[in-house]
Amino acid sequence: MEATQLSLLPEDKQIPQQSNEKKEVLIRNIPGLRYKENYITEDEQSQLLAQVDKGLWLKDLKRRVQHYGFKYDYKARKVNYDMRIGELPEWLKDISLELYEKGYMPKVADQVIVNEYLPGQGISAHIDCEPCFQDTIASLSLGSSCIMNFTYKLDKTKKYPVLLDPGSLVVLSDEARYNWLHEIPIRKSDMWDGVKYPRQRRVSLTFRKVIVG
Ligand SMILES: O=C(O)CCC(=O)C(=O)O
Repeated sequence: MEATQLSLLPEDKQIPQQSNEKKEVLIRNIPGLRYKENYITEDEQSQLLAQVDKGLWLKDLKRRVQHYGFKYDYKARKVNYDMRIGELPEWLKDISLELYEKGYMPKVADQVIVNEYLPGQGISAHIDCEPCFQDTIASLSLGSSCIMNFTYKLDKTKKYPVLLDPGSLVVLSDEARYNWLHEIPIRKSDMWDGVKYPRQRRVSLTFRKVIVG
């Protein structure tokens, strides 16, 4: 999946240049945050969504999720070897390997959570379980944009929204991973630079390397 600089979105959905500049400035405020737009193409997004929809959705949260590699226990904030499901399926292994080879992740991920967000769904502000997963976490957005808010743990007035485009990759390491909470606000559309972005079904694939033992 080669990243491309060309936007494959229809013209009316393309993001104005100004908003990319705004994004770059915001991202610079959060050390350890990387953002790659068009990490995958629209065709690749459709193929991945079709693959995801063949999987088994878990309905124990407000949004549907799928776990691969290891099951993560949200209540206990725990993952251990007893929760191992098995090897990642080939289609996720390929992406994990690519993220490693392209330098987005320092290790090959062995755990993936798929989150589905329908318009009006989100995820509350959190820092991913520190003893469960290694430093770097990478998340791929499929199907829709959404705003992800980043809030500094030690000064909650420092809160920066970043619009994640469909097909984009966001990577959290170091400060961004441990000192900034991330959240997707519960709403049906996002405002970004004066432009309204109605949400559609968004599916994210989040790659992590489990700390076991
Ligand atoms: O949907 C996303 O991009 C982020 C998912 C997330 O924060 C999580 O699973 O903990």
